[in-house]
Order: sequence, then structure tokens, then C-alpha cells
Amino acid sequence: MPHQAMERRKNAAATPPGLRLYRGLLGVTEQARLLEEIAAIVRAAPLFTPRMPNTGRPFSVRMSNCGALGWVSDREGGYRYQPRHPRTGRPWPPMPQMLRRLWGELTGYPAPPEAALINHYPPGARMGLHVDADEQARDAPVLSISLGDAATFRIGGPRRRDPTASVRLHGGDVLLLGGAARHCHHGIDRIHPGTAAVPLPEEIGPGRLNITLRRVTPPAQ
Ligand code: MD6
Ligand code: FE
Repeated sequence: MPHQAMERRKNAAATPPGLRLYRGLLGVTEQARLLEEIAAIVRAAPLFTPRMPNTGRPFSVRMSNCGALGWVSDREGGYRYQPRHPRTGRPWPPMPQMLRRLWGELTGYPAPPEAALINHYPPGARMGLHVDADEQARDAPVLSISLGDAATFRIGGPRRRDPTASVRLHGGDVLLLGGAARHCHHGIDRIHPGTAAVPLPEEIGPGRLNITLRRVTPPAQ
């Protein structure tokens, strides 16, 4: 069997149900518009470098948030959601309408997203395999939007040692993690520099942006 076909078969076997890739959902005009909105958000809520709980080791990714809640991490407090920026102490900026609309159209979840986590990957940055588990709304999917340079995204299963599949995410791609996939390990192995159709704004710098929309608290019955 040709190598590529074998890779595809291996990937199909390892891909958990509930994973949906909308390739190229955002055209270049929409990517540019969203990037302008993100640039304005990080002017008000500057990108910060989160640190691992206990060790205090810095992430290679810089983060910010918009929406009612934001995901943060530091040595003392660990992983958590909070309504204010850890450095400025101000509430996170509001979530752009384009993001709220994408959530509504693609997830069908009965409540709006509360957090949009903004990750900036400079070339060379990565994100180790992890499960997103800090949300009380365990049935809500996570919707992920990629901008700028392409990246190799890897997804496995509920256990760290489960087999994994890899997919390249480009600017404009939107990935839905619902169902079983929502509680599977995933991470970013590498960024592919210089591959962006719409590069990131100069004030952010080169690399990749990923925005993940999350419901944190269970909706009222
Ligand atoms: C990234 N994404 O694409 C990292 N988490 O940069 C995530 O960690 C992620 O894409 C939960 C759901 C979807 C994701
Ligand atoms: Fe994640």
C-alpha cells in the first residue's frame, strides 16, 4: 500500500468519533477581519505567558481571552477560569459576534460560549498532549479556529497511551471537538513557519493563532 494511503488508514482508525473538521471555512477576508478583532482584543488584554502548576515552567505559547471567563494558569493557582486578566485585573474584552455566531451555527449547543481562549504560537512553540477538563459543562463541545501559519495537530484517545492521528490545520480551518473526541488527548506538535495565507498582525508577531470557544458552566435548566 502506498505510504500516504496507509497513513490515512491509520489516522482513520485512531480518529475518535465527534471530531469534525471544517476545512477552509473562513475565507481570506473573514480571516483578516477576525485577526483585526483579535489584535484589538490583545491591545486591551495583552498576551501573557502562562506557567505550569507546581513547577512554574512557562508555556511556549502566549495566551489571552475574550468573553465572560478566561482560562489562566500559574504556579500557585493552577489551571482555572476567571473573569479578569491576571495582569491588568480588568474583565476580559467581549467576544466578537463572528465567534458567537460560529458557535451557534456549528455546535447547536443550547447556551452561548463563555470563554474564547486565544493561543499564540510563535514558530517553534508547541502544546503537549492534554485533555481539556477544567470546564464543568462536560457535555459542551469545544470549537477551535486556526489562523496564520499551519500546524500539526495530534489527537488520541481518553488514555494518554492510546494511538494518535495527526492532521494539519491551516488558517481558516475550524475544528469541532464534540462527543467522545471532547475528552480525548490532543496537542500541537509543530508550527509550519511561512505557510499563512493571511499572516498574523505585526503587533502579534509571526506564527499561528488558535481560538477555542468553550462553555464553562452548565446552562440553567
Ligand atoms: C491548538 N487546541 O489547536 C490547540 N482543545 O492550538 C486545543 O488544545 C484544543 O483544538 C480543545 C478542543 C479543541 C482544540
Ligand atoms: Fe485543548
